[in-house]
Amino acid sequence: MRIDVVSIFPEYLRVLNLSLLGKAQEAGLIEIHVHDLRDYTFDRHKTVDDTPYGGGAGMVMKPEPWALALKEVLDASPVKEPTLIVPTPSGEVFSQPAAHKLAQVEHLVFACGRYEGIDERMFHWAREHFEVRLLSLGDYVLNGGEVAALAMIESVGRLVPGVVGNPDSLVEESHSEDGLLEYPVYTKPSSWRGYDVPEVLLSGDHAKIAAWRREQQEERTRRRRPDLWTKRQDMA
Ligand code: JD8
Repeated sequence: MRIDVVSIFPEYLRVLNLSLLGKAQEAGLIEIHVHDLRDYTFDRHKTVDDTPYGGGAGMVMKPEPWALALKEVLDASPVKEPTLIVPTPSGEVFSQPAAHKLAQVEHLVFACGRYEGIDERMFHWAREHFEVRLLSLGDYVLNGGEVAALAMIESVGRLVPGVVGNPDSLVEESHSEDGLLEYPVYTKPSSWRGYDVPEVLLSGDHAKIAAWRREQQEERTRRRRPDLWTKRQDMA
């Protein structure tokens, strides 16, 4: 998988070189290229924004630097039509099923906007060259697309075969296929500051442990995420 990210704050994306995604890059499982949008400007101030037509607060990102940056990414792509993900509060809310689908894509490109957003005409141009997906991290407002891109890249990257050491750990986790939250986890010591590990987990009875964990998942989902529980019941 190749991932390209375009941003006016490329240093925001440096964390992608750490931990699992850093190791995945070293192993050649994922290629990540970060581009500074200002490299695609030609004035002294490297201008990427201007005042909005129609008035209003804030500034709007100019379309031309985006088209130049994305064209260079397109020319280096291993595929004819990469998927361009534009994080935006007005997009479809990102989800685990969406992460699984995106993990199958050969080349993902993230356009991280700032200010009041990107000139709408960039999207029209981009749709001629990319599969464009407008995705939101959730119903709250950030200052730009970088944090959302990081979350999406981590969520997708960890699903690429070989990135997570033990693939079994991808099955038993919140928001996986069965729509349940994860069960509580414990480690040594078995008694800590007066708090004990549930006896069943020390029993060695794998059937009982599995049943207890499932019950915990169902109880947690009912209590913490009644919306997920209702959705799951309706699908049953
Ligand atoms: C991209 C600019 C800031 C947004 C004026 C605040 C995603 N879940 C999410 N919340 N916010 C974003 C997001 C915010 C962004 C940009 C993503 C580019 N902003 C703007 C419109 C109102 N400011 C997001 N994914």
